[in-house]
Amino acid sequence: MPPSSLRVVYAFAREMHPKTTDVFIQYGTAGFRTKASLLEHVVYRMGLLAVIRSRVKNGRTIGMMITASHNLEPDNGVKLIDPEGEMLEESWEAIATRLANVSDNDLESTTAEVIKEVNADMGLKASVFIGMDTRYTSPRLAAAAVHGVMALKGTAKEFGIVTTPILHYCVRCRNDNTYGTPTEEGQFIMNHNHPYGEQMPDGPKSSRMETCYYEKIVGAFKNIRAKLPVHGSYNTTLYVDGANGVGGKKLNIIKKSLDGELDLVLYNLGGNGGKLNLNCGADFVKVSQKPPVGVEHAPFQRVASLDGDGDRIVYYYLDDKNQMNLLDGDKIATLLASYITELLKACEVTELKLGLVQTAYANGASTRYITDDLKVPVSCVKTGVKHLHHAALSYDIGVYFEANGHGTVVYSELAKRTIRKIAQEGEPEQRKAAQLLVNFIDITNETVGDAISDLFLVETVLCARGLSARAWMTAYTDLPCRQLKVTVQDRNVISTADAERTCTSPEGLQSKVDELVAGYKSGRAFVRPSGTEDVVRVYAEAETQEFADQLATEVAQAVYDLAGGVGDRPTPA
Ligand code: G16
Repeated sequence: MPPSSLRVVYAFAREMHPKTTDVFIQYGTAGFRTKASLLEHVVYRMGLLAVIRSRVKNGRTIGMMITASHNLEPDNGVKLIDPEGEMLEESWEAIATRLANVSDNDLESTTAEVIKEVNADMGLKASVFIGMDTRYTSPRLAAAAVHGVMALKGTAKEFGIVTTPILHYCVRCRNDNTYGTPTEEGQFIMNHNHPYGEQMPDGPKSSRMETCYYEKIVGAFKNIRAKLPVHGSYNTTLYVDGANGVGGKKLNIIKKSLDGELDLVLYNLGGNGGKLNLNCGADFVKVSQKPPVGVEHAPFQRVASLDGDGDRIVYYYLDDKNQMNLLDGDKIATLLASYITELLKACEVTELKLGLVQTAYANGASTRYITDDLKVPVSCVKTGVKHLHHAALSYDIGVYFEANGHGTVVYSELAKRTIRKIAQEGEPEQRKAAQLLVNFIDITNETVGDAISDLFLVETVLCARGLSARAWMTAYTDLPCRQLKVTVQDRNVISTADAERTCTSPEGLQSKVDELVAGYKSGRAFVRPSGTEDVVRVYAEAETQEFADQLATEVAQAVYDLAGGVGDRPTPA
């Protein structure tokens, strides 16, 4: 592509997606995220960057997801997806930030510089997959993304409204067809309205098993359920809070194909004036420790709560005193890790190393349970699935979850090969366990945390073990905890180290936190700037809920005082 062709980059910017704000924007925990009205030029420019990235990766497909995930409706954002279906490589985040912030006048020259710096061969083909969540601002932003791709002569394919993990899956499949077919619903299923997972009849179009997203996840779930009779205190009814977002809508499609293996009762699907993530969804349930609005259920009924773009999930039930019992990402991670460990043992596999990855938000009780009871290695990394994912890849089987319900399991090629071999050649008991594990792997969306895939994994383990949510809860007892947000003038005055467990600036804040924590039995607390909202997050845990609340408030007050708080000073809840 000769440099003169870059003029169109400026033309599109000036005519259609001008930069109308000087507010600096940074590629954060999961891409760019802010008020939707400030994002159009950013998304257009990320369309340019996605094309450059695709060419650097020899024309492999890159993904762009328009979403602000757990944030409220007025926000929006864009996440870039790398060829393996992973989050954008970290070293490119600075390039993305640079391109997002230059003036329109400098955009053409900066684009040329970036192309040179990353050594992109602009003569190659480039492919970009674009998806969006249900926000009313998403279509306009998706159009800006397409224009960015067109400006550099890439090929854009739009997926319309999809969950973030569906787009990650499709990107991976487009680049690696052994993983599946890059579609949400396969051709065959759409044309013939056939239940997922059934034998395909003969015929030119349908003679091949299409492993589209639904087929892969739901087909494998149905296969495993055929091997696991319902028993014990497990019941097949699951209530789901869809956060008024895309995840619930997709489960509504899947629900029809479940044939009673799982009875999904869906709430908060976006109708009846329900607002995205407002007083509902995984983030609300986890942070407020309250049930979502719009879901009515009997005591002890198992409920799963998704977030706005379907990449997080937490479970809960209310007991007969209407008390909240939360089964968060830590509880999910330990459930999955213990089941995989049990199956590996039954397969008599000793050479595969399983490990668990958490963040500082992991409840102290979960970390102790993993180490002392499960006897599984566990590591702690910075917030952001991109960090957890990479750490998990260092194990043969890596289970990673943030306490907020964002996570999945990744399996190395060695692990898959070993398990598949035993499933075919092992002794009968080994074969049985390995076959379950093969299905379990197929239910997993290994590219990124996926609420739908995680839901089917959790339901599989609960069914296999005959567990109710109440019985699942007893694995270990969480230390009471509390999360708060503090608004400050500039959240970047807070820096952290040691996987965000220590605050290195502003001066004096960490010693104040240490002093406060020392006053509480089993106390622990940390502060960090959010990468998705304009706030500083505070986490505290202690021996009782009252003490956890108190410690969190005191730490929040210290942040307010030492880091330039704005608005009302935090007060006890
Ligand atoms: C994103 C990230 C998560 C992170 C969350 C909150 O989730 O993918 O890894 O835990 O933001 O991040 P922060 O505390 O930096 O605001 P989502 O579901 O909003 O995309």
